[in-house]
Amino acid sequence: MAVIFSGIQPSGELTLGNYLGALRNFLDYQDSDECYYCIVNQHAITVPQDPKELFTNTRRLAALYLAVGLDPKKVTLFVQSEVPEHARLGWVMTTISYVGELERMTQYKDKSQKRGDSIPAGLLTYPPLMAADILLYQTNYVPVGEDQKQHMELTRDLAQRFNRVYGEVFTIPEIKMGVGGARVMSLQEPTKKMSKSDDNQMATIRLLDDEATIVKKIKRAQTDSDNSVHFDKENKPGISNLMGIYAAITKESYDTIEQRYAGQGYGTFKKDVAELLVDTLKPIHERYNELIDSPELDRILDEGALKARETASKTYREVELAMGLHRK
Ligand code: AQP
Repeated sequence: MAVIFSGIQPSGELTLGNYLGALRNFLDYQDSDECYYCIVNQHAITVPQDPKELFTNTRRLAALYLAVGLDPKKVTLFVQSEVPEHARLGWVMTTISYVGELERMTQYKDKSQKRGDSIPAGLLTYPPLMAADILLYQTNYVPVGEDQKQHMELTRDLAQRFNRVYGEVFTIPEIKMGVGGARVMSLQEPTKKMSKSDDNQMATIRLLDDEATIVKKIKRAQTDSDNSVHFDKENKPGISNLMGIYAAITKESYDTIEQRYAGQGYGTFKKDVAELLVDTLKPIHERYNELIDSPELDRILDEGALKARETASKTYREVELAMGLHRK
């Protein structure tokens, strides 16, 4: 049985990118593996968050984790800040990280660009905290979207570096990317990834968007003028992104999709993409509404934090002993 860990930030309403790139793939492991799924609220505060929104988004994300089909009897679902070993090991991993390698992270470059002279130091030290999240559970596989590949490589480097200097403490984790939908792009700027913190509401499909909103957003998605449903990421990023979404949901190949829509133009295709999304998200909405205000949600998260802490504290103790951070 392998150990699986993944986390999502409660930094806004989840997008279709989070679902197809990460959340949906979490389900694949719950019957066979030991799964830890985390709401990484300490990552979210690497950029300013409104406290009320952060609180609400944390609950919403927990409800969504369950609404997509995760079973709390099979997985450990918990909030990062409720397991203090994450911040403690995060600090340790920061001390073995090099500023140069952190500055090379594309997510850091992208997010810091928007912050002018006031770049929070936490944006730079985000990857060592992410490494800590993963390494605390002696994780074998991390199901994340393709956008997290660079952070995952750094996590592996840091684990190997630690083991080399202080002895074999950490399992070296591997990334697991879902088939298809590995990177969903913005509907308005299809060369940029779809992100939950994007201010342009038309750029993202939110998992909790209603039918009319989904139809409107897909209809207005940026495409080129040649009106032919053909996959070409380089020259036709908009339609290719919609084809990627369609393929990720139906598991069909681009060839099959191209043949089906030959000569039909973008209007028909977009209508079908929207319909597919509405049908996919409907059962998630229903389950979410049952859960969001229920005491069951708190009970699940309380139990999750206790269980996570049991494992995390064992690993952290090993780290303390290996580094001489202990007294007795
Ligand atoms: N566009 C995407 N396509 C595929 N996968 C994606 N993920 C995010 N965007 C896409 C995957 O979702 C998981 C959650 O990631 P996160 O919340 O920790 O942070 P993120 O990658 O920075 O996600 P966002 O939506 O872009 O959040 P903000 O806007 O707050 O930075 C990860 O597994 C990620 O791969």
